[in-house]
Amino acid sequence: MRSDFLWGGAVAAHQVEGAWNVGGKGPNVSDMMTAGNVNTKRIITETLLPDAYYPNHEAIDFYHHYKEDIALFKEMGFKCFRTSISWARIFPHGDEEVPNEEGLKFYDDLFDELLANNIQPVITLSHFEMPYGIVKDYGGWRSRQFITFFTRFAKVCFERYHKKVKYWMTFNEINNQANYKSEGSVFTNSGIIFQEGEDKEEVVYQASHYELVASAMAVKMAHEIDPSLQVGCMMAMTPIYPYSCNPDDMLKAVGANHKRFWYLDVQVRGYYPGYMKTFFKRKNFHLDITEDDIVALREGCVDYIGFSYYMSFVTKGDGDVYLDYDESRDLCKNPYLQETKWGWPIDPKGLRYTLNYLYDRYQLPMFIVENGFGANDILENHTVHDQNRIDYLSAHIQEMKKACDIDGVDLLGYTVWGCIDCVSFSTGEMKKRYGMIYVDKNNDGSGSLKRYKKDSFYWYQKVIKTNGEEI
Ligand code: BGP
Repeated sequence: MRSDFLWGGAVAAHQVEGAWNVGGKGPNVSDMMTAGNVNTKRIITETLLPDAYYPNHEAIDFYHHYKEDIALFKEMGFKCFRTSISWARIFPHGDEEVPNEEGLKFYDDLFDELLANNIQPVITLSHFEMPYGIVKDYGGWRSRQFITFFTRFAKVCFERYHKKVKYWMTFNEINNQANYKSEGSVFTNSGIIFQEGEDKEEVVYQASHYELVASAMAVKMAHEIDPSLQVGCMMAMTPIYPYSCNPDDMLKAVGANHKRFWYLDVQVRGYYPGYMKTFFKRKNFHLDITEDDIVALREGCVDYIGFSYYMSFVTKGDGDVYLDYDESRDLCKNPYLQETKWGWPIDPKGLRYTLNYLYDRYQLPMFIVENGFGANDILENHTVHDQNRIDYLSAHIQEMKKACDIDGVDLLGYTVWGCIDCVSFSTGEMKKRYGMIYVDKNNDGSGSLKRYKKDSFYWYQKVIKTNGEEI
């Protein structure tokens, strides 16, 4: 492990900040999503429904509590803190020419507070959020104009914060939308509003292309503004194992991983891999990809690979279907793994596998920017005994350490997802908690917003203090 290893925690603006209409901020897509729960999905509404509860509107009110929270992060020993910039704080509707100064000032203050506590901000530009105004007016990333809106936003952020923030990421889990059948994840990733009768899959690939071009342009721009900036991609890494050594299963898994992780090939290498070109042809997709786009992709390769890791998947089947892999049809259970209450398989060794897979393939520094354990925590006598979370994190950190110390991968840091309880992205619940700090906030919005340290708080403090020796 590096001696300057960046231990820390991660959140996203919309899942913690609240203050959704404060300081000149416009609504983000996440502000239009109702609460859900373990059984029901969150619903996206076009206008705010008077009787519905929108959990991101207040979240844990980090906007007003960040000083208190940063003091707790410092006590845990954080070297870095990953969050995102709420795009609609800076450009409330999304297509303005001039940014909202009050929004910019908020992040100046937040980053100053972090730095004053020796914590480096690590920043994602778009973490499942974009101004709802441009989503409504332009249909989301299906519109090429989004490249202009996003690069304008990125430029403002790099110019304003380059002295305070070294590590950046463009889009959170850009590859999540590969599962285009889940309209919820497509909406939050790329804000696409589908039209009647169109080929949704083709629209998603078109949107992905525009995002990749915008991301590459942002990387180039960051380096021009300040060559010391490091801009990474952010991938949801969920490795897909073959069910058996049957060559059909093996080939199926190759195709499945390509289908999930092709974004990485483009962002790291700067061009579309052969298997994607043939895929587009076979599908008869006619994507708008210009010569200028191809140049932009080539000139904007990322500096490092940021990724989230929560679980692994398994697939089996006929190798011939290769790229026609369909997640809802072709995944099967891994008989060797336990699952969380939300059906997420727990696979610490998969993290070591992933680090090796990525390093072998790309030889770039990596950054684990999310890993964590969601649970229904119970507050008892001002604390939470979350041994289950400690077990999960400890097992993953041990595998990460082996990947560094034995396998020799180059890893910049590790940030625990939801280091402080926040709104769960998929369910919209407060009850699905990841934090090492408990926040008194309930599913229905009630609660004092008071913060409490869980057992994992003290455990992680020791992990950081010993640079991962005492896990
Ligand atoms: C990742 C997202 C995060 C976060 C996390 C946990 O996919 O980047 O925003 O929420 O997953 O997911 P959830 O909150 O749905 O349990």
